[in-house]
Amino acid sequence: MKIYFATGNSGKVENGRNILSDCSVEQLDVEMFESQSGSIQEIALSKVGQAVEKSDVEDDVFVIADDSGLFVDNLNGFPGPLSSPFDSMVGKERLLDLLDAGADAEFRAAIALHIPDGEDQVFTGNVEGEIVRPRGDGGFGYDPLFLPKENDETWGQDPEFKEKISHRKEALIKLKQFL
Ligand code: ITT
Repeated sequence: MKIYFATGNSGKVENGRNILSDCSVEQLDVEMFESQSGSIQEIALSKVGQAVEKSDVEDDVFVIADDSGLFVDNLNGFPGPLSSPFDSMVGKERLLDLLDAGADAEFRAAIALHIPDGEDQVFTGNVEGEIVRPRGDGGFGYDPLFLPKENDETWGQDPEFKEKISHRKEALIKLKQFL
């Protein structure tokens, strides 16, 4: 089965290929407007809808899109759905100016699936951890700042650990079971 992963982020595609190993996962790099919704589920659905509309993929293929965010407890969940604009406009390291290192946070992912002639579905996952000063240069995005609860190294230092437990993995496993 072929699945198009609509994203500009090749790290997400790599995560997708690892979990959806029975499928052929291809990156679909189309421009998607990120609506300023408070919900990553809604944003993921909007992204997948735009991807299907704007691309010229065959009518009978599955397309997925992911919206993820880092939700910091002490900041009422900020940057959450705004993680992407926060990073591009301010820089992810500036998050540490707003809180003490060691602050509890959660990574959440929502993956929307477009089903040809069916109703779009959303699958979610989350993982708890802490925000720390950046460590390591593996992974992507906020990985060097995220220390998962179950490890003493950040995702930037130990990207292989992220292969075992992550918000995206949880969502992708739900998607795989659904398919
Ligand atoms: P697309 O919208 O094209 O899929 P994006 O990277 O902008 O790519 P998001 O809007 O979902 O994706 O990402 C929000 C921000 O969170 C962005 O800065 C990402 O780099 C970061 N991010 C998303 N998933 C992540 C992960 O698994 N680990 C670290 N950072 C992540």
